[in-house]
Amino acid sequence: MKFSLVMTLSAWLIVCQAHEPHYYAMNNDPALVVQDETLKAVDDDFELMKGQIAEDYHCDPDHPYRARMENRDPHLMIIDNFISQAEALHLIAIAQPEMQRSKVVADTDENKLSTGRTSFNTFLSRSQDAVVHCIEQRASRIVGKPLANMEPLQVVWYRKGQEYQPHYDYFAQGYAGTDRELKRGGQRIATFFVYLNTLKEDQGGTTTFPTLNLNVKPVQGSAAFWYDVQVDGTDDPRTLHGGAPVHYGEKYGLNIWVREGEFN
Ligand SMILES: O=C(O)CCC(=O)C(=O)O
Repeated sequence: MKFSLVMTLSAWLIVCQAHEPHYYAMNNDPALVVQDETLKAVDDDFELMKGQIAEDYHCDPDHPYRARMENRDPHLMIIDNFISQAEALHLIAIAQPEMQRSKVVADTDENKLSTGRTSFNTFLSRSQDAVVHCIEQRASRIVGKPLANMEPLQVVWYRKGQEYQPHYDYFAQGYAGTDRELKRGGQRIATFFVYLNTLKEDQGGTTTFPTLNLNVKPVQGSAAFWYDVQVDGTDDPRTLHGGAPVHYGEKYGLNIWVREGEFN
């Protein structure tokens, strides 16, 4: 597969719809099983998330981002300013009330809880508002695949001590749930992991790539981007990665996964 990072955005003609701002709300769902603290955003910065998106928000065709190559083979790109601060805060705000304990793909029809993935997450509906649509478009243009190949965006939320131990994003042969997932649009070929808030050095929460001996620090608005498969479409185990435990505070991120075919 040929990597082609589209840096010229002049073709962007899409002007997204204006919409109402969204507000943070606490979720008291007992199914979330949080033992140590109340379900409350603990970082004061998140007070800022209220009403960050202006009613006249539109998708900026010249959205300025900068990509740098963190690792050449396999490709690992860091895309700074992939989303703006206002977009990041908006995503947190719309996702927060819907958060559930994260699950992993299982052999059954249902995904399951796992001790290796202790965070919360929620899937946003496809193009559910102007911001979500704009970010889907941005990712789709960078990776050079149609919007239909993208899975719905997934917002993840880690609190103190939570992590996602190293794993692959592709569906490996012989693994739980692989056949079921491959019927939904084929292999997962690429991942954007976008950081919705910045973590300090001592907070942990980096994205680790143990095989590459690399750690990516969460910086609000930046994205780590990599292909999960090799040029011939086969799994690339060098993409093993995880979310290191958060030592204090919170971490919010966004998964954008791209399939080889139309996702359904
Ligand atoms: O939290 C991270 O840094 C990585 C998350 C991740 O790998 C995932 O959600 O699949």
